[in-house]
Amino acid sequence: MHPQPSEITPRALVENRRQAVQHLLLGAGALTAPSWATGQTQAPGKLTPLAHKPSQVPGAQALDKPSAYQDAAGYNNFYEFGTDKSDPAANAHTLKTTPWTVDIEGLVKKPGRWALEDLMALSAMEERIYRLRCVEGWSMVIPWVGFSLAELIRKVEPLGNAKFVEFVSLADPKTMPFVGSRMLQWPYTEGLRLDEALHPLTLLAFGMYGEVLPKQNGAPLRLVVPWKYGFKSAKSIVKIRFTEKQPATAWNQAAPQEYGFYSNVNPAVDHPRWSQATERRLGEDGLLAKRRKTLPFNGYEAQVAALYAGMDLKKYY
Ligand SMILES: Nc1nc2c(c(=O)[nH]1)N[C@H]1C(S)=C(S)[C@@H](COP(=O)(O)O)O[C@H]1N2
Ligand SMILES: [Mo]
Repeated sequence: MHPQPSEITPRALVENRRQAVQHLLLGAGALTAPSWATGQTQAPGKLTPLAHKPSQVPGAQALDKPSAYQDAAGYNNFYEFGTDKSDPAANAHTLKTTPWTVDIEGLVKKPGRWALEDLMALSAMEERIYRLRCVEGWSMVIPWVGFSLAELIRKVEPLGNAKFVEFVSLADPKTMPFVGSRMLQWPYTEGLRLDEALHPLTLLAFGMYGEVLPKQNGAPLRLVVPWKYGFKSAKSIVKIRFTEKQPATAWNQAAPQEYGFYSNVNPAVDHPRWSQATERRLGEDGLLAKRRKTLPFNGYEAQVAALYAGMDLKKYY
């Protein structure tokens, strides 16, 4: 199978959704008026093309029909709210997403605390249809809304010795019932190499399907790193830290022999307990439903393989 790159939604579709996004984002900001709503900065929703244009593969759009909203918002991994796929949708209503701040720490010229509204106003929002593949063997296709994390990184000006970026999720035992559990170390943390974090495909997402993120999907902001297994995409982020050393990550700490730092989607490297060669697309259920072949880098090989030139991806899994 030919690797399918990410596709940017055709402009007509984006323009349609743009208004919905603007409407909902304005609604979400009703409690604390965002700076762009009070006229200081531009409203989100204006679409700018990706700095790095992915090549189009005929048919990719049809193959990548977005998953049903109900599947994307009803079948989740968000261990702070339980380990069953249905737990986050049932339990995440207690998460309080306003007010929300994100701390920028570590090796940057401009550390500091950002209000969510100011972060959202930092750059024009785009809709991007990305596949997300869980290490457990299921995948889905979601029209995310956000902008490249690189926009924020450039704004805070990493120092020369910054080599990695650590992402820290909220860990609030009052609103997240399973944060006391011994499944993982809390807070949930993830990390990327700085060049991975700067890659234009790496999305800082605030919405999906033209709406603000449902809480179970990581509201009010999360990462989407489409060429890596789903767990690299940290949810409900409260801290972004720039470091010289490779940060510890929640799943790597919990089971280092099963989950490495890189975790690039790789059909040739099996999980110690199961194959990674195929996947089940959410919504394609039933006895006769065929599993899909998992693609190297989840199909984004053309865009990201250069980041790993010369690396042994069996060793650095
Ligand atoms: N904070 C936090 N982020 C997280 C997780 C989690 O348990 N906690 N699970 C990860 C895993 S394993 C996956 S597959 C994706 C799932 O995202 P989704 O529920 O939006 O599909 O979120 C990732 N981000
Ligand atoms: Mo996952």
